[in-house]
Parts: sequence; C-alpha cells; structure tokens
Amino acid sequence: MTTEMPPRQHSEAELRSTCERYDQQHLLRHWDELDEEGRSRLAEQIKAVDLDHVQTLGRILERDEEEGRGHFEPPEVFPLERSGQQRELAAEATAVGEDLLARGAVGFLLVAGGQASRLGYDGPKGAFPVGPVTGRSLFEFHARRLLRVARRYETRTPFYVMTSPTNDAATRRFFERHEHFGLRPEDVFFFTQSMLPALDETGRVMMSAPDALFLAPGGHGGVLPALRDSGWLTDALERGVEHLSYFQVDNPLVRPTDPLFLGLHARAGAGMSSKFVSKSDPEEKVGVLGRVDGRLGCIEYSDLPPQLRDARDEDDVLLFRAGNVAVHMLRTEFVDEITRDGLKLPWHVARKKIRTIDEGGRETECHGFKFEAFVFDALGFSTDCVTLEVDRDLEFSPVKNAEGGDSPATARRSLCALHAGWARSAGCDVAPVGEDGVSCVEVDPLLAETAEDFAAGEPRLVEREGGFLYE
Ligand code: UD2
Repeated sequence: MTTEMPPRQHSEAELRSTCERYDQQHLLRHWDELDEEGRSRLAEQIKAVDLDHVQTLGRILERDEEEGRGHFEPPEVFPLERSGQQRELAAEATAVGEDLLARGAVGFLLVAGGQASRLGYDGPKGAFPVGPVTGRSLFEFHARRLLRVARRYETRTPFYVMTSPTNDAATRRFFERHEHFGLRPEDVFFFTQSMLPALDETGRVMMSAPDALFLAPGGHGGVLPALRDSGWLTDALERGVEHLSYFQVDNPLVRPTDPLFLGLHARAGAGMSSKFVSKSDPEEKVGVLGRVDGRLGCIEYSDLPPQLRDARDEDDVLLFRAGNVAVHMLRTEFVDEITRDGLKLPWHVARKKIRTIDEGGRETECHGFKFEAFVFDALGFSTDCVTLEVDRDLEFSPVKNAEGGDSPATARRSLCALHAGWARSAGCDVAPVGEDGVSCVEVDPLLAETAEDFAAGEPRLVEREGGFLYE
C-alpha cells in the first residue's frame, strides 16, 4: 500500500528543492505558465544536468582569467623535407602501417557532434555536399576511404562516429539512406556526446525557452569518455583494434587510412600522435602544437599570445608553425587507461552571444559562457608522441565558413587542384580550366588516396556536366 503524493507534485517539490540547493531557482520561474508537456520537458532536462558539475564550471568563471600558461616550445617533428635516414624510416613505418590496416587492427573515430554554426548548414555537417563533380557528401568521402581499405585488404574497418543529441537521428538516417556508403552496417557505430548548459557570469544556467535549458555540445574532448561510456571502446579492444585513427568531419582531404602516420605512431609506441601543416600565415585560425612545460599540447589560436604567434627563427620561419589539422592516432589501450577513472581534461571557456529569454520569458540575446573540452589536451597524457608534418595541398582544406576562406568553394578548389594534378601526372585527360583557375576533376576515394594509387590503378573517366570524374 502506498500513500505517496501524486507523482507530478512530488517531482515538482523535488525539483524546487534541487534548484534551490544549487541556487538555480530561476529555472522554474515560468513553471506555472507551462502546460503538462512543457513541464515534463523542463523537469527531464533539469534532472539530466549534473548540477554538481555545473557548480564546478561556475567556479571556473570566478577565477582570474590570466593564469600562468607554462613554458611553450616548438615540438620535435617528423618533417616533410626528409633526410636519407628519415626516408628509410618512413618506408619502414609505411610497411608497419599497411600491416596494421591489413590485419584489421585499426578503428576509425570520427567526431561529428559540432553544430556547423559558422557554415550555417541545416543538417549534420557531414551531409554537406562537397564533391565538385558528384556532390558527394563529406561523410561519403570519409566512408569510401575506409571502404577502399576494407576491400583492398579484405578486412574490417570499424567506424565509430560521434554525434550530438541534436544531430544523432539525422546522421543515422543519412547513413541509412545511403546504405552506409557501401560499408557493412555492422561495422558502423554511432554514439552521442553529452551536452552542457551555457552559464551567465554569475554561474546560473541559461535558458533557451521557458521550458528548455540552453544546452550545447561539450567539445570534441568528450569523444574519449563517450566512446568508453557507449561500450564501443570495450568492443574495439575485444575485436583487436590496436589503434584509433581520429579525424574531424569537416576536411574532405583528410587521410584517415594513411599507413605512414599509423606506422610512425605504432613504431614509436606512442599513446597519441598528431599531424600538422605549416601555418600559412601567423593569423591562420588553427591551433598550434608545441611542448607545454615539456609535454606535447596544443594552444588554441585564440589563446596564442601575439609575441609567440609572430615569433620567427633565424631562417625567418614561424617558430610556432605546427598548425593542428586535428588528425590524431591514439593507441586503444592508451584511451582505455586515461578514461578508466574518468578523464579530466581542462575546460575551455568561450564567451558567446546566446539566444536566451528574459525574465518575462521573451526571446533575447545576451552574452554567456560555453564550456568545451578539447581532444588535443589528451596529448599531455602521452609520453611518446609523433608529430608528423604533412602537405597542406594534399591533406587539409576544411569546410568551416559559408564563404571566404575555409569554405565549400575553397575545399572544392583544393579537391579539384589535387585530383587534376594526379590525372595530369598519370597522363590522363582533365577538364578545361575553369574561372577559378583549376580543372574540375574529382577522383573517387575508392580508386585512389594518393597520386601513386591513381597511377597504379585503372582510372576510368566519366565525363559529367561540370567536370570529369575518375573512378
Ligand atoms: C579546430 C581546432 C583548431 C584547428 C582546426 C582545424 C579546436 C578547438 N580547434 O577548430 O585548432 O585544428 O580545427 O580544422 O579543436 N565537434 C564535436 N563536438 C563538439 C565540438 C566539435 O564533435 O562539441 C567536432 C565537429 O563536428 C568538427 C570538429 O569537432 O568535426 C571541429 O570542431 P570546430 O569546427 O568547432 O573546430 P574549429 O574549427 O574551431
């Protein structure tokens, strides 16, 4: 027999006392005006938020902004211009990497939980049609690179895709609609990252509507704990995945199956390694890899003090030139070790304009703070790290903005310039040079990942309206 209060009231009283305990009473300011559905939505959201954690985040805002950053030095790198010995090492490492791929000992870890706010695209960013001739999506470019390895070595290429609660359903639907781009559906694993509330300067949780908290993805650093919590990390270990190849959704030139990077990282026994490109100019908006108090790390572009950003060596080369392209290799056991007791990455705070509500419940915009954890902060946990320089023209042209630099137009131009170059050097025809100075040529990732693959393959030309496709 029970003599409990009706469930809703019970939960309302509980909610009020929880909110009071954490000084977040304002979250229930509009409670009386909400209908049943609104109340239950708000109650669910409040219950789902870890208010102890919110309190910790609030304390970060109280701290003095100017904390000591430590001593920052350029990292040791495996450069693009190589000595004879380095060339030998590269050949050996490539063979090691190929063996790992052939054995199915590599898993692929894609972060696609971002909101694509700068691009202003309505949908998961990975669905963005970037192929200059085919209109192929970013997801398809990535998936077909894995498919190439799966077919070539008759192996499995487990693909772990991190989404956010906002784009998870749409991402899964996109993969299903495209039949997983030829990958075996049982080798594609989705998992979602957690969301965090934005706070105002007094540490109060901001609201996006009378019945909703303002929640945003907590940064790509969440990928490592989320991989563990989803169970896929255990799955990876169990199926013999020794290394995880990490990449971002926004770069159509990325080479997640690069055997050289994989082999260098594996030979070094590194926990986590990174690729980089030389920064094109000091102002370029990429983080910079370097040693922070002796440990490898990355300083975000917005945090790099101008005197370091502009410093040059005796050859007039930027001292901090190692631009982070957000491509990493992680040993699976390393991920297991650092996440076992809860991974503590530092929180990066960004002051942003937030669409919120005023006391009367009307929509308004004001400044608030978002919190993000960055995956490159895990570099500091790794004793040995490889920092491999790669050629920007071959591997890096991200889609970030709707127009201007790092936009769909520049990414398509980079793809065309690269692929037309492969075709030309293999003696194949290319489309006439267009107004943007490049021939519109696209190569199917299933055919080739490099100029050498292209030359060694049997490229078949398909002339399409607007350009040439080789497949
Ligand atoms: C990132 C790097 C920058 C540089 C650049 C290269 C950070 C903080 N900065 O800049 O140093 O290397 O990339 O392209 O990483 N994502 C999630 N969940 C989140 C947030 C982001 O999955 O909560 C994913 C997002 O889907 C995308 C990637 O992480 O694939 C990069 O996110 P971004 O666009 O916010 O990073 P950006 O361009 O500021």
